[in-house]
Amino acid sequence: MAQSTVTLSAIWSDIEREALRLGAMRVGATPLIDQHAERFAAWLDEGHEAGMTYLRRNLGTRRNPLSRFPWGRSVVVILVPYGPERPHGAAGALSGGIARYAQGDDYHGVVEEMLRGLEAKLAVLAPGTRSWRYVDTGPFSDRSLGAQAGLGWIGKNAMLIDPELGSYFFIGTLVTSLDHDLDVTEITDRCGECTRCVDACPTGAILPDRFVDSRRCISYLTIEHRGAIDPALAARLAGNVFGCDICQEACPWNAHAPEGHSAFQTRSGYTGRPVTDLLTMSQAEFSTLFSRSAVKRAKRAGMIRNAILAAEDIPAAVIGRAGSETDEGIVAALALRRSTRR
Ligand code: B12
Ligand code: SF4
Ligand code: SF4
Repeated sequence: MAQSTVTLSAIWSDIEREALRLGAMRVGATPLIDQHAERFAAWLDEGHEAGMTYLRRNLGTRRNPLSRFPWGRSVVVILVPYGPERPHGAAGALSGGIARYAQGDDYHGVVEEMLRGLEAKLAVLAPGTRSWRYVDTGPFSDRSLGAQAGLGWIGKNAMLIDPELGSYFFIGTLVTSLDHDLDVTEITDRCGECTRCVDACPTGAILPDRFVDSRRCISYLTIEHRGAIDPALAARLAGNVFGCDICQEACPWNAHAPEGHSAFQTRSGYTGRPVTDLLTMSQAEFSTLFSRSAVKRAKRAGMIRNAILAAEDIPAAVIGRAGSETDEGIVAALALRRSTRR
């Protein structure tokens, strides 16, 4: 089919309406360029990606998007909020240890489905349009694209913040072959003199210049990091078993965050169940409890390690069961707990 000659502005109101109908709360677009690719290069130079070395492969594409998408002209960006409240389950409940974004279904699938819907609409509005959708795992900085699309500013905690939504949302992205001819007003910084997120971070992971050092970030340590966690940081997980919301909880712009999309509501299986159940769960039980959930990313061994380090009280019989695990991270966590909580 011939390439479409339609530009974004000609169909923008239809795209906006469709994105909102599909479940997004904001939609914007930017030309296909990452204005801050050199900041990403500087972040990598400092080793802030920790074990996520695969991110290095993105640098070439962030610097020159056309090298990977020669047909690409614009990026449509959608924001999809998740629940801003963590349910008050019983003390020590699993729901209290899992970050807000992972309380319900895996966002990758949910947001991708919305982007798929937008692609179907594009095929009607501008036949022949090429597109490439991704959620989280693409080669670009979703926050940069969102800021360029006028959807928020980058806070000192590195989050993309919308003045009305706050920062509890996912970003979905659709690279398209449509020329960008929209007027975009970028939102300028609204952090001002505030430093609440920097002061609240338990591990000092928020650096000047809106960078986060993943090596110190609880989100990285509990989700992405395999093996033993540095004892000095392990002592500061602040009850987090999967991910961390502390620098968002501290942010005044999250005080009036809207309700999240229903797919991200807390699963009932997380509220009544203690975090310590993780220590005695078989792989099959783990897979069932976290089916279609982002928590699977940390794997069973990672979640047991995290629970040993983060839980307040663990019954002796339960901790005894974990003694038979051979994973390096679990073994180190047990040794640390024994040496510090006697
Ligand atoms: C790697 C990664 C992580 C790492 C590193 C995080 C980091 N701060 O760099 C770890 C594992 C620690 C992590 C944690 C979390 N993550 Co994460 N993560 C990513 C991922 C895959 C890449 C981010 C990256 O490249 N980091 C390197 C830094 C240098 O790049 P950057 O953060 O994008 O920042 C750019 C902008 O700040 C820009 N910039 C700076 N100033 C300005 C000014 C203007 C005007 C503009 C235009 C741009 C700009 O320059 C930077 C470089 O391009 C993105 C998905 C994606 N593909 O983008 C999700 C993503 C950033 N994560 C997300 C989420 C939800 C989280 C957590 C909240 C999860 C949790 N609850 O535990 C935490 C938050 C921690 C924090 N304060 O950042 C969301 C963020 C949504 C939002 N509102 O911002 C994303 C976008 C995933 C998604 N598609 O929804 N994450
Ligand atoms: S997610 Fe937690 S550890 Fe990471 S920067 Fe924010 S407050 Fe610090
Ligand atoms: S807590 Fe304050 S400094 Fe941090 S992101 Fe929010 S407004 Fe900005």
